[in-house]
Amino acid sequence: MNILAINPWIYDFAAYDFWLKPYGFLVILSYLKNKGIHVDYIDCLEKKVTQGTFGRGKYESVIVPKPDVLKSIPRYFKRYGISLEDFKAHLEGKNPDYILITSSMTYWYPGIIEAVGIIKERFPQAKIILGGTYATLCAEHAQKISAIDFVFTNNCLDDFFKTLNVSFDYQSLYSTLPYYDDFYPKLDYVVLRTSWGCPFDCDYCAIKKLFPHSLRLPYERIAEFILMHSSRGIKDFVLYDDAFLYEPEYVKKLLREIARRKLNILFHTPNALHLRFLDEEIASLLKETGFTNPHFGLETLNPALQKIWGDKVNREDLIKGIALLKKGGFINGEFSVYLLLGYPGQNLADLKQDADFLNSLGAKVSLAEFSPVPGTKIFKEYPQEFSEPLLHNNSIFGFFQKDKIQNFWEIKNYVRGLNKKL
Ligand code: B12
Ligand code: SF4
Repeated sequence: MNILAINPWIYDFAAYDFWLKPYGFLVILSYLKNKGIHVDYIDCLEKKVTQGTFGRGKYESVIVPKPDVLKSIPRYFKRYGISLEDFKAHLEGKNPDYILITSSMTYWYPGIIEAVGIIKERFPQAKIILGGTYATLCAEHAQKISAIDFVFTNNCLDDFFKTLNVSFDYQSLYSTLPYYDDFYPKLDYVVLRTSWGCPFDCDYCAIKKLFPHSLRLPYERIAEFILMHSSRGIKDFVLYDDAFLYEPEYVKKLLREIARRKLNILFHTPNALHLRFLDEEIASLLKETGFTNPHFGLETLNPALQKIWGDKVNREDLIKGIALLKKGGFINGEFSVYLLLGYPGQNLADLKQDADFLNSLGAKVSLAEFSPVPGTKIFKEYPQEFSEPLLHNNSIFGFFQKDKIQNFWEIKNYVRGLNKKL
């Protein structure tokens, strides 16, 4: 059996390789390879036109027409990734029985439509299968894309493997670490997960819908994986864990092992860490093992909202956590805390105060722009028009609160100024 696997383009107003890899997809493909299946892989996001810091960089992009529903947004809409010609050239000489397509952000689905259109014409006999975040959170919408033969949500992966006639073992799938060398001729950084799922259930997050169970890989395997890639010259390691610090004893064992090896590597945590799980040893291990500008989750300092949204961190945890980070060797401006901008009914004066407070503690503020995610508790409060995934885009959500857009720009500039002072 021949499989062709595709990570499609991003269609958006903005996109940057902020350590983006289709991690779960690569795990599935590596699992299939373990079963002896031939897999060809095309990553439409493989090429960057500029090399930024820590392996990041800009994608090639072209301006494309805006979909009707986005016509009123005063920004260019673009396709990010390789050219259509390069994509077609990659298809030469392939003869797939199945074509697997992954999906991440729900509002990036136009990239899937583009890819499906080309491959259906080129390989009319092949079965096209879609999975991933968009397929799971917007299954009904995805099923309407003509030419896709099967859409599998994350809780139907056993049916997916049945369709391919491949045996499926849950534990062994999620213990698989991706074979990057088989998929990427050039690798600027390595993404990994030590765990799947999250023990929390925040109102604005879809994790419970995407991955209801929690599972962790043995720390020795993770250490081995990091060591192997470090010995091949990879310097930047990116953790996609939803709650990396959860289970502090596990974290200590892993980080002690990394520290013992004295590897010259850096860790990045674009997905937030939990301040509540810090202790003295973890804080100094984070510093010692190269955690660079670690990002921590907070979202708001409003106690009522903290309680409703998941109760994962409060003001006390914040103050205590930051004191521990400093004891561990981090100085002012060497760590960031996320605050949510633009959720409905938000008092922007409070947000400004929260940012000031974080700044006074020495934390950089990272503003995460709110957008409603299907499959979350908050999403239920949104009108029917949000069944259109293009409207879930965080970079346009502000435009739907027209009276506040000016204030959003002001607060972004204000926070930029605060961060510069650190
Ligand atoms: C890592 C991560 C990030 C990273 C990288 C993003 C990325 N690679 O997509 C960073 C930190 C940059 C990020 C940023 C944001 N993120 Co984010 N992120 C995640 C996270 C934790 C994992 C995403 C991931 O690995 N995707 C790769 C996919 C391919 O892998 P996977 O889903 O693990 O794969 C499994 C299945 O989906 C399936 N599968 C995958 N492909 C296929 C294919 C086939 C054929 C089959 C059968 C199965 C299958 O099998 C795998 C194993 O089970 C998810 C939450 C989660 N735990 O999933 C949120 C998530 C995707 N992010 C989300 C959000 C809201 C954001 C932000 C908007 C946050 C903000 N306000 O700033 C930004 C927007 C970024 C942007 N526009 O560029 C939302 C989704 C939003 C949406 N509408 O789609 C999620 C779901 C979290 C949430 N809040 O609920 N994110
Ligand atoms: S926001 Fe973070 S802590 Fe909350 S449920 Fe999602 S992944 Fe877990």
